[in-house]
Amino acid sequence: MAGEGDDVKLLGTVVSPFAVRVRMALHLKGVSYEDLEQDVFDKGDLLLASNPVRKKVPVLLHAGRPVCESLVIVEYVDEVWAGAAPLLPADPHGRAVARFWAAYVDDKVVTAMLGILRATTDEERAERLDAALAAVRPLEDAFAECSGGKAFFAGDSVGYLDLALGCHLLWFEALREMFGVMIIDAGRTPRLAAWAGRFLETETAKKAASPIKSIVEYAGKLRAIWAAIAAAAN
Ligand SMILES: N[C@@H](CCC(=O)N[C@@H](CS)C(=O)NCC(=O)O)C(=O)O
Repeated sequence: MAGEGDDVKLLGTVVSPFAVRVRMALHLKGVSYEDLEQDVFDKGDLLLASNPVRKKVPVLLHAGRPVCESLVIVEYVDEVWAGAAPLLPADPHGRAVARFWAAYVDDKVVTAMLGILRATTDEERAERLDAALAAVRPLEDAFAECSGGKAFFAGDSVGYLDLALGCHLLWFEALREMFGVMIIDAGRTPRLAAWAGRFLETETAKKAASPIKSIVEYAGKLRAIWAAIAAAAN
């Protein structure tokens, strides 16, 4: 098993889906690491020094050297611990497709999800939900293409694109608890809904999971901050 003797630290937060993505990759590779919980509302010197450009979590510190941006980190982990559980497809075209959809998830799906959280009225939230459903819809066909009829985007086991989308599933669940919205549901995107169920049952997803209660609390805090900013601007 990889990990013995490696100096690996993860600057993250319990609720960050991007940190969860990295935790899942490290778990799949069997890499031992130290979790360094950060306060993103009062950033510490280590985070600011490790990610001076974006000032965001997650940051992977490997032998003291920082690697930033969760998708970049997952690729780094895949390359450094190449012997165990490959995450990206072996062929260049498969890798390009997986990277395309992972970038799509962070660009379109995450933006749409945050739109739901930012909405201040029921009408606005309904519009934002429509936008989120439209953003998720193409992933239904992407799943069919990438999985080739198997259980996961990567085939028989979880891979890069599974982590890219799967890390957001608990946030979707938190939004369902908060507002009753379903971003992935069996009626609209049946393959994706079945995949989500399988993904959340994997040991990797369970090990890296953020408690929904903590996500709901954090999301409430974000909404309060946005409301205060909006009030100050008026
Ligand atoms: N694209 C980044 C997104 C990271 C991100 O948005 N992190 C959030 C926590 S979930 C953060 O650090 N927020 C603090 C801030 O924006 O100041 C990645 O994939 O790592």
